[in-house]
Amino acid sequence: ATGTAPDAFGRPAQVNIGRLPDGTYQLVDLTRPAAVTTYDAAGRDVMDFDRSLPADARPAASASPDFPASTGTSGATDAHLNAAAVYDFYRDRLGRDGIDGKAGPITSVVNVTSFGEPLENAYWDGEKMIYSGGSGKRHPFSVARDVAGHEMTHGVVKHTAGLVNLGQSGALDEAVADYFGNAIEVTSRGIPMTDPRAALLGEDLCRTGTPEACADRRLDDRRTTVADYVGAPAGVDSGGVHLNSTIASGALWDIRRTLDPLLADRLVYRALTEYLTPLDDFVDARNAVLAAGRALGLSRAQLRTVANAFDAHGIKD
Ligand code: ASN
Ligand code: ZN
Repeated sequence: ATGTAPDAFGRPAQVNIGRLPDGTYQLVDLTRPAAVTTYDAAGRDVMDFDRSLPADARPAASASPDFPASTGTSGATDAHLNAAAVYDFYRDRLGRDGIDGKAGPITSVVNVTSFGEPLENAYWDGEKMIYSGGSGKRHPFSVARDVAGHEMTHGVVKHTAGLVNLGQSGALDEAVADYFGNAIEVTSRGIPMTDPRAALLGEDLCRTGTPEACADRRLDDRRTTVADYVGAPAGVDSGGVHLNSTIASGALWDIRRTLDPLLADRLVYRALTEYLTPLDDFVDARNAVLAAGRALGLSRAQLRTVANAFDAHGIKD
């Protein structure tokens, strides 16, 4: 069935929904091979939803196909629409059938808290996406399509290269998640690569301030190289996975800006699915992307462009 639901800004949106035998409706989209389901934690603690859903969890529901305002303010509508948009990108552009490639379920939980406050983050818990609700400073995290793409890509990585979330392999995991998060946002929303916001991650989440100040990371900072690598201990950000990711994502984004974006997406995806392995480091990633480029029949000049991008970030064989 289809219904309407306000998004986080109160704008009406069309949503694919499911109808239960008792005549009520849920945010369950069965129009794709993979079921897209969205739960509203309604401010419950994140630990109730981490990895396994509580026994009483139900997808966001409504008595009528026109969902109430709370479906929007919690971020549920945006999570539902963004999960479908990310699915469509992977299917239409890369021929992938969902997170696991086999039409497995795509599940989001919105509006979780931590110690009584909005979580102020989003993450992939190994099975599904979990998003903070809104706070005084920020909109619900599911509003940002690049963030939704980032978190869902962690699921794709889990089912492909299996990059281990520690040190350089973990920074590569974050880099690939940021690359596709931004690639999905700009492609599905028609944002040109030359738009300064294209390279920013999470730039739309702040209630005030500039996109640059709001963004968690930027992928177009040419100055970030292996010379900036932060050797964090394992207990700090899993060995600096978010502190060092832009060294690698910067190289990948350079490739997307200088090569054709579609070719770059196919290249990074080929490296992820066929060449990268769980403990790979930045140099392994360079070699994986170049190997993927040869397999895709890139010209010598195109392969040089790829090598130059890694060189510019100090990732050299
Ligand atoms: N947003 C972050 C991520 O998915 C959450 C985290 O893991 N610290 O990388
Ligand atoms: Zn991440």
